[in-house]
Amino acid sequence: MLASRDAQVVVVGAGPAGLVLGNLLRAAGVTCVIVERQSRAHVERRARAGFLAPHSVRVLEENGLAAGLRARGERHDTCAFRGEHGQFELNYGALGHRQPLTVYPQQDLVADLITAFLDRGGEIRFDTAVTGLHGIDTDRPSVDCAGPDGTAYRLSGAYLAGCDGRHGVARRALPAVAAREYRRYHGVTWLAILAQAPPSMAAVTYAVHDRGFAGHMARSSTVTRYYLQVPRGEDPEEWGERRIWDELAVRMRTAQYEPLHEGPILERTTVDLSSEVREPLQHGRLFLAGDAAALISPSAAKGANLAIMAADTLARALVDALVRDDPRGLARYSRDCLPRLWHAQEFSHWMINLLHSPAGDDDEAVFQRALQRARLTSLRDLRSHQDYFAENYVGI
Ligand code: RFL
Repeated sequence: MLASRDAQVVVVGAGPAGLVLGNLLRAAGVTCVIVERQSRAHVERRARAGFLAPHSVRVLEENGLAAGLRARGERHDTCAFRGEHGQFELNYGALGHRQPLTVYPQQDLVADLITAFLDRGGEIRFDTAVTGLHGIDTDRPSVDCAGPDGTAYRLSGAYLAGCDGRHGVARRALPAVAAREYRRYHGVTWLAILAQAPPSMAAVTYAVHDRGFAGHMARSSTVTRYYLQVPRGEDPEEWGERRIWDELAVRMRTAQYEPLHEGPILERTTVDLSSEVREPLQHGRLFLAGDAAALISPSAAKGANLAIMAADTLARALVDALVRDDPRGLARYSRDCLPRLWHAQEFSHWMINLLHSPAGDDDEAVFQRALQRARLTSLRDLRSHQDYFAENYVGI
């Protein structure tokens, strides 16, 4: 084990949470090292989210991190719901908070944030896995690192930020007696598909069908994300290109509406729609942000936005503690973040119930489908429901 090398804050993970945090810390002159298991090329190509809420855009703008999304991001203000009773559109940009969403691929945002962080004098150790955390109850916590050339060393800081996502090591370092973890699988699994094809429709489209949910979301003028509800445990390799496009066409009812713009499938992966929340999000000198703190199903496109919200909140608190000797923000970090995390969980749960119902002809399935139809009808016809949807769809 080599000697410790010190920074004021050691951040585990170079996703949206870790990189926003690192950039805000560097802007305030705080020294910061980010340790990332993957290579730079890998994280700059990892396609995931695409929709940024106005709050996220504001955080990025206020901190000089929005040049890329301003130049190449697209504003969306409408989504559509399609089902057996036709299609309706919701112009959420004219409802609720009257704000649009910005579509900007997560990997492009990550690439922008890496460049900005390095320009601000930050250090990122790519290809380096954190294998353990130590001393989080002390004033010199540290992480064990396994570098690309097989070297093992320990990095210490005044604070540790666990931004290492859903499968990371940081959250496991919270003592079980000090933290409670809530986990729930919502009974729905999606095949997440990335296609090298222009969007087929102007708006995000949610299709409700007896065969299961299908979704369409633009990512750029040449790449589109689709979702297909599939049984849990499905092997993505069972879904060849023809099968994917044929199933999307059925559920998207292309016989009634426009055909899909087909193209090569770049990625297919299954996502179990699940929630995980840890309470509190901190212990000693370890603070969790992003998916490491709380995992949310992608049904409401909130994950990356919650990661940015938490990183912003944590950055302010760390700067207050390190630069102004004021630890109050750190003490209330969990209390500041958790209500917003639970609010987003509630909306994503509502979206899951709006978009899915069980298959089959038994009484329970028929009843659930009738409820789902009623929900969609309320959303189509009632201004109060539309305002609820719009406020939560774009809000954090
Ligand atoms: P990330 O992005 O997973 O980054 C964590 C980083 O930590 C690294 N890491 C480690 N590094 C060092 N040592 C270790 N031991 C490490 N273990 C892990 C990882 O390599 C990685 O680089 O977490 P972060 O920063 O919290 O950001 C969260 C978001 O990435 C996530 O919530 C969103 O992508 C979720 N999500 C969406 N969110 C939205 O807001 N809008 C969307 O439209 C949206 N669509 C999606 C999504 C997630 C998806 N998947 C893949 C689950 C669509 C999909 C298909």
